Amino acid sequence: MGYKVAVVGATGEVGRTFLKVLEERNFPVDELELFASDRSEGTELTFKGERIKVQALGKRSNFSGIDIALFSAGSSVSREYAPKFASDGAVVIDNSSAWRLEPHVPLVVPEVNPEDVKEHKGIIANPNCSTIQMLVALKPIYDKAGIKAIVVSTYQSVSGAGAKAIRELQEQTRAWCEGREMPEAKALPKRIAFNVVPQIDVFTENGYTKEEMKMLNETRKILHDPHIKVSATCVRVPVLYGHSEAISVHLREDLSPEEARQLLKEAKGVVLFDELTEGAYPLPVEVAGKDDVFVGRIRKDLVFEPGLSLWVVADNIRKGAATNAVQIAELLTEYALV
Ligand code: NAP
Ligand code: 3JN
Repeated sequence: MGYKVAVVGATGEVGRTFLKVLEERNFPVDELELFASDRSEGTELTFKGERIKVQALGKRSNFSGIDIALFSAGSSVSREYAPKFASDGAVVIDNSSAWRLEPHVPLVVPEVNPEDVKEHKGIIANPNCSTIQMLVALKPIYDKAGIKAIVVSTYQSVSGAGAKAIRELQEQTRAWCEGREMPEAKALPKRIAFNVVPQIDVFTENGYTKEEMKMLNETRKILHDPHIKVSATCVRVPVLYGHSEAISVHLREDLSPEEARQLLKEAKGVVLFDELTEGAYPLPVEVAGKDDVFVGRIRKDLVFEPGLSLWVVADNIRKGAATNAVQIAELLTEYALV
């Protein structure tokens, strides 16, 4: 038996990747409905060789018959439409931050807290991309040795800010190479070509950005650990796809780098790439298009005792968004929750 699936935000970076991932993983789709803004009404997208017309979300009021709805059209669309889809009978898997911290909404990374999907009341939230890859890599270490605190610096690709930010990096780079005046930053807060920008999302009162606070608050909810400390610095870098993270953890019990390597070698969804030789570490350009989380540079931390430092890279649009959401849909089918 298959499902009637809807994709909201189908024309976007994440939406288009939903279609690829559903097809690649052969998710049992009987029927697919695609939604975006009025601008995209009538645009055709391909799924399993079939052309499907995009509908204007604002022109539909009844969503009955849809079993699973994958949302990636931003938080205001999710706030307005996810409850409508859910009350019409769908299970919504939402990629925005709109519902992530609501107590009645499970926030799920399938490798970390799969059982939480069982608590859903119609909406399940997909965490922020930077949180997802960090926790896939840290969960085996957390389970074995305990983690008191995490210090993380991210190196986030422009695709995390959507299709317009990708074009912005490409246009600025082209202008610079051709000796033309640099087009001004619009999709991102500052020029990104040949630069790094220590601001993702807006600033909050404590001096951290919202993206940085997402990493703390979402980590606590996913691990069911209200005491774990996370200090994040989130930085945009001129990379197209793939977020990288330099992570240091303060452990509760000692764990050697070799023991951590062994744990991560066996962990689901993780690829260990850590040969301790020149060049044997994961890079965003090599990880783009893949679904796993890649870990390297595991070493004893020189500040935290006991502690470890590591380097974690994943495709932010795949494992950080579309793949994680489709894996949640797979859990729903596995647990017969849809
Ligand atoms: P994008 O490339 O800019 O695409 C945005 C999509 O939303 C497009 O399909 C757009 O349709 C649609 N949309 C915009 N306004 C709409 C409206 N009023 N009604 C219906 N559809 C509307 O952005 P993206 O990179 O795919 O990201 C989309 C959202 O996914 C983000 O805002 C964020 O909430 C979430 N996201 C989450 C993560 C994560 O960390 N898990 C990562 C990336 C993105 P048109 O083409 O018609 O404009
Ligand atoms: O910038 C990145 O690399 C990740 C961005 C995610 C994002 C972008 C726009 C809106 C989010 C998110 O998922 O946290 C949101 C949102 O708040 O929904």
